[in-house]
Amino acid sequence: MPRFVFRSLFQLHGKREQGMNPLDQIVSQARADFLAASDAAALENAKALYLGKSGQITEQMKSLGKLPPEEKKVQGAVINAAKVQIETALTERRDALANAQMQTRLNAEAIDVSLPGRGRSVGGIHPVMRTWQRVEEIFRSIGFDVADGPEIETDWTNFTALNSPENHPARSMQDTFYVDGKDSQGKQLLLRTHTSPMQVRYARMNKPPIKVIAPGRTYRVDSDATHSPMFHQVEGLWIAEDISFADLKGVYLNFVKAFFETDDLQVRFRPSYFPFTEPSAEIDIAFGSGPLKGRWLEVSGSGQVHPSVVRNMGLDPEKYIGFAFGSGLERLTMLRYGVNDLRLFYEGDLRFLKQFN
Ligand code: 2NL
Repeated sequence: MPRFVFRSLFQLHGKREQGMNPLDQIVSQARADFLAASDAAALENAKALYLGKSGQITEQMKSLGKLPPEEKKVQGAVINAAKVQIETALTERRDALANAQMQTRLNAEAIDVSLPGRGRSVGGIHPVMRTWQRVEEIFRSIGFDVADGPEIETDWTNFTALNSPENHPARSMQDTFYVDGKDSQGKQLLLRTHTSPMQVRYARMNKPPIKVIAPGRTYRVDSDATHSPMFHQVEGLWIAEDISFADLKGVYLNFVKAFFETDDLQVRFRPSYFPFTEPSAEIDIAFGSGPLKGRWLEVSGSGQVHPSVVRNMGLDPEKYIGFAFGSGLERLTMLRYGVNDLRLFYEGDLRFLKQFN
């Protein structure tokens, strides 16, 4: 029985070999090896067994050298055909592996378009920015332009042009943030302490009549319950040949009525002092109803633009008259919404901020 079994196995094996030349065998073994390779690296290793430096096909090629020319031609063609078959099998397997990999990735990264959206939380506008927008809207509606300009200013535009004397406390290190860098006159640059310099720039670039507001961030060395080192101002400037304080009052009254959304409101001018205006006045308002009813509330500084300032705007103070005002956007916001602590605007507490959206 052992002999019999051994023989029959041998015969079977021999039979298979009979129908296949050695190269066919190599090709079919290569196909099997390629199929067994489960990734690109394994496939490259399998390739080396056949097409590598000492791979089976390469060895066959080398052995050609010993054959006579006629046989070399025939056998060479046979080897080449086998090589082409192996290369084809290799390419097919490479493609199959790449496709499988792509399919795995597509499955893993598939997007289920039927899922409900994740939703996106919508941010809100900060109350001071809302005031800024409203102020622009109101002044634009009565023909005012809106100026824009740098937050880092020169000494001349921020102070000198506005008639601030060289020894004024506002110019001191204690009151103003100076920054590294000098202007063309060799003076230290600074963070603007008011938005007036934007109006000086605007006036120097435009012909009267000038109607402009300048809203923006301003900086002063000051920090307590009612002062922040960064705050927002809106200033207004009207320059023409034939206007008066009555025109400023008319514009400001129109503004506060629109801003606070009520006609039941009074405005008064109270004498004051600013270096850049003469005469100068504080503007107070009083509501006729509501929680602040009857109390005079300071909302703005104002005045007739000082002749020296008009001259610094490049205009003849004998010909042109100017009126200006300046209000804090935080102050206007606090009055409109009844906020009692300025610091709430800068803490970023959503419980506070969400009430405005
Ligand atoms: C204040 C004072 C004021 C101005 C601002 C101004 C601007 C130019 C020329 C003249 Cl370019 N004046 N602005 C005038 C008077 C007062 O604001 O402390 N506001 C909160």
